[in-house]
Amino acid sequence: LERSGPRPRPPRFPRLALTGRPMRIVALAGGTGAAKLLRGLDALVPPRTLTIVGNTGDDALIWGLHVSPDLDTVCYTLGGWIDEDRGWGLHGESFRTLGEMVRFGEPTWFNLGDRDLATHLHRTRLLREGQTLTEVTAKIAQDLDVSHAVLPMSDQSVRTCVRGPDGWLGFQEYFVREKTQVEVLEVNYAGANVALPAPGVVEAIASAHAVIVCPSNPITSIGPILAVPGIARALEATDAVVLAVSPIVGGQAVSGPAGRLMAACGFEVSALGVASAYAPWLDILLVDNQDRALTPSIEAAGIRTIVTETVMRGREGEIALARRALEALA
Ligand code: FO1
Repeated sequence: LERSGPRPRPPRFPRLALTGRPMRIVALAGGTGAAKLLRGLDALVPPRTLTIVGNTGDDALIWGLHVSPDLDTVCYTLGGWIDEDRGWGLHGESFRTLGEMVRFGEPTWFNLGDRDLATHLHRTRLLREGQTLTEVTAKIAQDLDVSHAVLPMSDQSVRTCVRGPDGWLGFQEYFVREKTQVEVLEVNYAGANVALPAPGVVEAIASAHAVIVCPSNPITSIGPILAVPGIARALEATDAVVLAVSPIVGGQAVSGPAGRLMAACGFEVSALGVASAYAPWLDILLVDNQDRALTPSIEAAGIRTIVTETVMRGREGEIALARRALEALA
């Protein structure tokens, strides 16, 4: 399989002023928006600088296979395999197996591609043989030529569920099968109360110089990570500077249902709402030029606010936003 594009290699990267050593950065990541910022960072900092903690709240069992959409989106993007138009799955994908599954009456609302299937078959076999999701994710990342440390938020099952008028839905049922056209009354992270942070997650946050919360859905991408006991506490306790990029621009989500989900969870749908969701541990928030007027209210909450272009257009946009974040952290 050909890559979808060349991997830009790091021309320069920030070093700590005093020691001259590279910074240690942890990124909390959901799917497509996060992957784009991570690709921007990849162009600026050496891969070993960056530890990525991925959301697994939207993992699902499809045809008996363990699918980890956000971990895969991050790895496919950093490895250069992503379908750029969809923002998920592999480029040059075909869906012949999906077509055949119709014959057997299997659900076909979740579009698993023929090539993508290889990842899920491999992950499922390794998990069934007793390896942890942390171990399996590291192997898959390596095999996809991703040299960053990619960690799931937890090795235990945490599943984001959405309650609509007719009851609870798994996240993918809500997002893909129902196309988010269900009124959201409540969001829950099933299993989070008994989950543990994956090995290395709390340690990485504790020893980082900086944490970047990617422009991902605060409720269904970052929310599940924070729901794992110990992770939010690690963010509060770390000496690292914690920076987030608002995924809400001009009162709307850049993509997806983040706005409706934030409203359902009682947050204002704005960069200020993002700031209040992250307030206990956030130091810096990058907000879009359109949201400049919110700066005083966000700063009043003790959060340094940087106004910039946050919508990433093309590779240049990804690198520009990543550079802005690194400058803010320097
Ligand atoms: N998103 C869709 O909108 N429709 C799909 O059929 C779909 C399939 C799919 C298969 C593998 C995968 O890794 C991701 C897939 N996604 C699909 C994206 C996924 O639902 C979302 O990106 C995340 O769960 C939200 O971050």
